[in-house]
Amino acid sequence: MRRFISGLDVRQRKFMTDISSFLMMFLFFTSCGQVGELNLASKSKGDIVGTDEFVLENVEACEEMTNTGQMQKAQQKITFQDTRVETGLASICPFTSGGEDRDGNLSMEEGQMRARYEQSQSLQLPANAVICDVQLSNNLQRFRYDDVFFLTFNNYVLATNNKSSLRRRLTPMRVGAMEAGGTYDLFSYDWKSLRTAPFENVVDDFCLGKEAGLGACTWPITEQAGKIQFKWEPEVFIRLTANSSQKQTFKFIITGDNDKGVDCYHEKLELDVHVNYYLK
Ligand SMILES: [Ca+2]
Ligand SMILES: [Ca+2]
Repeated sequence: MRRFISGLDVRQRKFMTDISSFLMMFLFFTSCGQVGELNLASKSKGDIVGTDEFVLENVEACEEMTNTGQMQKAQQKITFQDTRVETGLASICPFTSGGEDRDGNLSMEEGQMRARYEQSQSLQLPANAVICDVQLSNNLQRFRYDDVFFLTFNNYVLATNNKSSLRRRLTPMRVGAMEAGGTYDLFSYDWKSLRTAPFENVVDDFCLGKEAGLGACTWPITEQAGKIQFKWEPEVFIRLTANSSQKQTFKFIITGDNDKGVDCYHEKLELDVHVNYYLK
């Protein structure tokens, strides 16, 4: 370009440099635009959950697999161990003495979710398994935990005893209930957004899909012992497993405010998991 420009007179040269800077600016902004779009796409990706079309197609595919005798069944125990037993610690919550640690835990503060302990368990299924139904059961008569818990699946909140924190700190995805009609709110678990949210020792329960008749849960309020039960209609898990490239993972997260000896404690929660799936 430079060699070509040097063969021209001053006016022509100026015109050429103007044109080339215009072109460069144009390219710069165009590529910026593309980068922006890419960022937008990758940012929202974590939030993308199965589309209605995906859910409907899979509900149908699952019915067909049942009708043609191709449905597979898997059974697995998922255990979220007693957190005191698992850690061997008297003080389970990783409170800091000030500021935040690299996992985003904070120092003690009455009445707020400040630090948490997370446990993770994945379903053991063939790589090409397509999930049709997941049922969780247990025979526990007395389950105890302290303070706030979150049960997640593939990082979506299935259940928590601090519904207000979801409403205050996270943006829901409103998704459709395919069988029953209506919609329900789905939240991506995000500790950094949730931490410092207040809680009270009252019933403030969130059970995914409950408002659309797709979920039913029972648990005691914090610091009390009682039955803990979860039940979701098949389409809920079908939607949450839409991104089948990832491992199907449950997490149990237990938080604390400022009670060193008891916070982040829960008794052993052993869930019998029954999965219906077919092979793609
Ligand atoms: Ca407290
Ligand atoms: Ca507490």
